[in-house]
Amino acid sequence: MFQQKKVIISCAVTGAVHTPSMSPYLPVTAEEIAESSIAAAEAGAAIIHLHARDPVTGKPDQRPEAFTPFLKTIKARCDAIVNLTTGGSPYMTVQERMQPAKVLRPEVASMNMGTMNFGLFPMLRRFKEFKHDWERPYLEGSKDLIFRNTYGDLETVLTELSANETRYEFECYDTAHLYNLAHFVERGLVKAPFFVQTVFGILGGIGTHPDDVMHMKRTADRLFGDDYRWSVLGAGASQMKIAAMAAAMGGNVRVGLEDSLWIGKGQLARSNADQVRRVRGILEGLGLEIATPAEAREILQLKG
Ligand code: KMH
Ligand code: ZN
Repeated sequence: MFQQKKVIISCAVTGAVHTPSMSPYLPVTAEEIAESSIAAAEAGAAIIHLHARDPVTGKPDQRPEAFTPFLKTIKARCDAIVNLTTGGSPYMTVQERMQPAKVLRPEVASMNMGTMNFGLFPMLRRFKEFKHDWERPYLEGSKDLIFRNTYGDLETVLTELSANETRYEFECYDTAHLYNLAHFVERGLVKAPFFVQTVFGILGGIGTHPDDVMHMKRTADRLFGDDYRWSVLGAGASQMKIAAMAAAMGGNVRVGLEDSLWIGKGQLARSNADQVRRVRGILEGLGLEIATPAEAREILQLKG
């Protein structure tokens, strides 16, 4: 693995996994998403990963028009790298999911590297009361949900977005996804250095055991050598533990309310910035330095 001098913190601000009734701190309106992103950037996040939501119901909304109001504010008020989702929600079609990145041409877009189960329903155990009609069926429906990312889909997204010089956060939820990425590298559709976000703890993907982290890293090292830049995200309660493990091994880290609503056992995070500050404290405690957006652009060779 390539040895970086500084660690990139990404913050995934709202996502499409959690629903508004789960936490009053989940940003939903354009103003909330913008303010939460700017505060996360000020706390040390170099990359802000963004989804949009309907401002009234909080339902994931993948129309480019839903992204423009907060993108404008974020770009005016901070220098953070914007990373737009092409994952959208697992209920959306690939064409729907890629529209914001296609139209708005961000520096980075997420790419989900394989078709998979995406189990949101275990959250029904913890969160039982919902304010909006869509929330319960959204979680329950995931029992029979296929999060579709076929080779054809991946090829389409890669071809169309690369035309805008957008680069990627390759989300790999299991070792097979690393092999899928290797396939596209071999075909010349993905150029080094590429940013690999290994995802731990989503039901349908690999777990959160230290052996899982080691196995993903070893596999990526073997497939990609110095050509990749490694980052991790741990879902739910595993978030900080996974970040600490990977950071100790030279990895970059992602936090944010998309990935976990928590800051401690049974304690909701009050903001994205709280999680950024927490992970920053862990990194600095390990003697590591945090990359600025400009340094992250250089590490990932982004268009700027
Ligand atoms: N929610 C994360 C587990 C995407 O936006 O492309 C993965 C994610 C998907 O960030
Ligand atoms: Zn996302």
